[in-house]
Amino acid sequence: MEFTFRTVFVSDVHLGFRGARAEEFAAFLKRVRCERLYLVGDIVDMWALRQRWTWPVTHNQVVRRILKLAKRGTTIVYVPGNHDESLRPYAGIDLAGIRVAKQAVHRTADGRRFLVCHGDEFDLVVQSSPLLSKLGTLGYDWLVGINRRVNDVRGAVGLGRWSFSQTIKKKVKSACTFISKFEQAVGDEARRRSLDGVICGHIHEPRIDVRDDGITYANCGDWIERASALVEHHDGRLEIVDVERMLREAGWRPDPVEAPEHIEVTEEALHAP
Ligand SMILES: [Mn+2]
Repeated sequence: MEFTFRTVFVSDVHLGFRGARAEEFAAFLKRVRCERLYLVGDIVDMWALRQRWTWPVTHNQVVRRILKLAKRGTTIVYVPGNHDESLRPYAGIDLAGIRVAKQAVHRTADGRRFLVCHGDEFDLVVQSSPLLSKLGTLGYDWLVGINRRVNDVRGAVGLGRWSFSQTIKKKVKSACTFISKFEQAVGDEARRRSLDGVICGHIHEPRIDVRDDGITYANCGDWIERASALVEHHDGRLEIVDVERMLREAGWRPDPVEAPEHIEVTEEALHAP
């Protein structure tokens, strides 16, 4: 079974972070067929890797499948984000069939032009809320860990998934304000450049919104709180896809063999004789 689109946009996979839903991402990459794949930043989480090296087998599978897609003829554009900003100096370079770019402009099948950027460029403009910065530095990792355990229990008693961080984002006013300010700032940039819209990531909040001034704001979402992608159909229509649901409806199930416990390489292990 294959999922066919004209273009696929994904952001915020955070490979190297233990909360990344790499198994779903690898399963998606295995089945997806598209002319062009945009990796819209924070695909690899260098910050998490610097703190603690976590690189399970599933994270390697993701890398292998991206390279395989490139080999089979999918054009791949990697627009680095803030967690993989060390790739930004490679802008303009082709790495194993993957083009690195600081930003890109994508033309849809129906002729619309979209700015493709990660979105952290607008953090200063937005004056990021103290809550979200805290979530980012000390709380997010921990939050995802708790969230997983809660969901294991919920799954065992037949309840649906629940997202702690999503609940916080929705309930806390400053987080709501931050999100709407971000969406406005990014949309305004598309307008300033006389484009039809913007495709970004960064705030882990998938959304397609057509503003009153006609500018389309589209956010790919993430692969921590959910497994989401933004796709362009062959007629140019954009859609947010709940990839986990799509995979399950296609009969995919998490494979306990494919998802072993994380391999953690400690400092001692690296320097062992
Ligand atoms: Mn980011």
